[in-house]
Amino acid sequence: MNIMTENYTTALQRQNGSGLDRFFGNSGGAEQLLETAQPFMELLMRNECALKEIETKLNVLNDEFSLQYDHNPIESIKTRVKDPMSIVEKMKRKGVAPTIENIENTLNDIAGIRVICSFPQDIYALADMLTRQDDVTLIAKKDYIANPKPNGYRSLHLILGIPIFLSKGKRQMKVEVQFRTIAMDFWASLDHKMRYKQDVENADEIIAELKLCADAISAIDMRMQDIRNRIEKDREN
Ligand code: 0O2
Repeated sequence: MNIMTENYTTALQRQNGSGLDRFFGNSGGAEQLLETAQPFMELLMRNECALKEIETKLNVLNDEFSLQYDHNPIESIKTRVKDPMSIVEKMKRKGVAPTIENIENTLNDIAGIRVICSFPQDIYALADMLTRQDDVTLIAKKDYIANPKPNGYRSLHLILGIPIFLSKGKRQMKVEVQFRTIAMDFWASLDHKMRYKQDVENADEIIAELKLCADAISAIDMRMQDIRNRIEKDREN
């Protein structure tokens, strides 16, 4: 067992608590998935590698951007490989047996990166620079900034294809990149709490209030961007 596999085994056991059978539940594909534990750990490892590739690209762009335009477009980057429990649950929700092949074909967000920017304009500039790179393929794009969800959710989602280079050759991987401003992220974390909480008192009222906050936040984002642009214009003159 190599070091990387050992890490993922430990991670898997941590997710389990009291054993793999408890973790995988009684779904039809559970035994099948257990038999393929090694490929499953390799799948997680490949996704971790794909995340590193995209994260490095974003950091390079951030460094270059700060030299060129004198500001850092990225406030922070959060990466995560979807935990095994969530992978199996999502496959169940989609009604697809959780085999390695099905997981790879069905899920686009096993590897996820959240990029937090100060201004909406920077989001589009970064997304454009990233998708124009030779080895990056744009598989899908959902612009929830231009077209917010009815609840007020705003973010730019990209599903990117990226090759990783392993000892036995090249593998094409998928990474979901979510771009949002600090303000949109602040909103989304509170909304996330609401989404996963049941039996909240006055839920309708809270949902309506959250929608109002989302719209107010968006207006502030635009005003802040406008101020930033005016300051930069003044500096150029
Ligand atoms: P979690 O717990 O954050 O991982 P798909 O993944 O394509 O099958 P969908 O819903 O079509 O499913 O994808 P979409 O719309 O691109 O949303 C994917 C992710 O965006 C979600 O992942 C959330 O992280 C985030 N998201 C989407 N809508 C909302 C929203 O209304 N509020 C908040 N707070 N986040 C949202 P997961 O797997 O659903 O959840």
